[in-house]
Amino acid sequence: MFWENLKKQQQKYEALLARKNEKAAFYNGVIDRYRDPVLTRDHIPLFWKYDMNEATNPYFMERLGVNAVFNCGAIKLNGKYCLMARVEGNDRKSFFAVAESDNGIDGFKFRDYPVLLPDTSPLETNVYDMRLTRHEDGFIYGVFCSECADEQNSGMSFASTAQCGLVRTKDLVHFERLPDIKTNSPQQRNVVLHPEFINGKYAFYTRPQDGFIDAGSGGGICLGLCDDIEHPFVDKEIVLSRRRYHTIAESKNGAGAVPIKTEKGWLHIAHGVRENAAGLRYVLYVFVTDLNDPFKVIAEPSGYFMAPLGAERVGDVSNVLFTNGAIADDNGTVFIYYASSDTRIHVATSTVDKLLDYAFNTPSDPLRSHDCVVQRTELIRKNLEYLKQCNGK
Ligand code: M1P
Repeated sequence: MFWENLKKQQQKYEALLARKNEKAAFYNGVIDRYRDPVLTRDHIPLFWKYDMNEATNPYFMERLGVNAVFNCGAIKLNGKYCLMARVEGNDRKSFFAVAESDNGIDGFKFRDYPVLLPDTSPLETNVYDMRLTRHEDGFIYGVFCSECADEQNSGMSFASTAQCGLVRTKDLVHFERLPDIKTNSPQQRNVVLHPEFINGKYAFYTRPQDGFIDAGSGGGICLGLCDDIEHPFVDKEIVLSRRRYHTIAESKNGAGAVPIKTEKGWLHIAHGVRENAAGLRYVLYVFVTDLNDPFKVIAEPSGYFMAPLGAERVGDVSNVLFTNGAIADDNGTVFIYYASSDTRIHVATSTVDKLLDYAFNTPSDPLRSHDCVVQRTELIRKNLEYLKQCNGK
């Protein structure tokens, strides 16, 4: 029974890894979606889950199951598309693991071992959502959420606090842990290191929050400078992308992928959260900041550019799209790695040109229904006039 079960599971696993991915029928002109997720819990190597010794596991049972694989950082290293995935065990704890592919679309395979981060505090209970920044100082930095129990506010319900952990590496194998990033805000999540120095300093995108879930008085995605990466402290957090009433980012938002440097500015892909009767809804949006002054937003298209669709809508935390990693290839292709509903990872592709066209030519949010109708009416009027002119062609 042991060998039969093992072989069956091995065949399924190998077939999954060999499966070719294809573009899905979805069209909006901005991005292409793909039929299959690129990483799921079924991509976890069998030897991470099963005891593979017939003597100690005669039924070939999972001993350490994996619940979900989601929210990955992304970077191209030695010609491979590398994802630093958040892997969540059946025990609810998350950890990091690197999966690599030759083409960025399919064939992602986890390395033999997950990442064992240097352990710097016994209070740190959970880690997740690493952003990978290739910094001009020569290191690859990993910025992630480090969570521990909130002893002061726990009562009966075990509250948590979220802070920001920091590691650096050159190979995604050996990691040096630096002190956690300090800010003046009570808690932090979705912190991202900017890839270049700004005014000679390191710069972090932050997302101040009053509580573990609620952004509270935090105004949105901020940018702040840091003098010393080995003792990281961000004193002033200046709001870049603001939460606004009755928008996709009314409840909160957060920086996503490391911003992509383009000729027209820094291209940001972030998430926005709104509340509704069914809970929170997470969508992805784009904005652009000035190359010479990254504190200045120069394009802010209205609404989302990606929202949970079809099967993406359902999972452990339904109605969520979340990204913390994208790869821009030298030929201009952009691979956006996004997780759906805190359960699995997908890829969407676009190009730098298309994303800039989208960012600069999509009108911004007029913030009121009346003005939205005026905006749409103008589009309709121009289209109908143009189509009439073209009729003779
Ligand atoms: O469950 C949705 C997401 O919730 C958090 O994001 P935010 O801090 O913006 O609410 C994170 O825990 C993220 O991992 C998760 O996907």
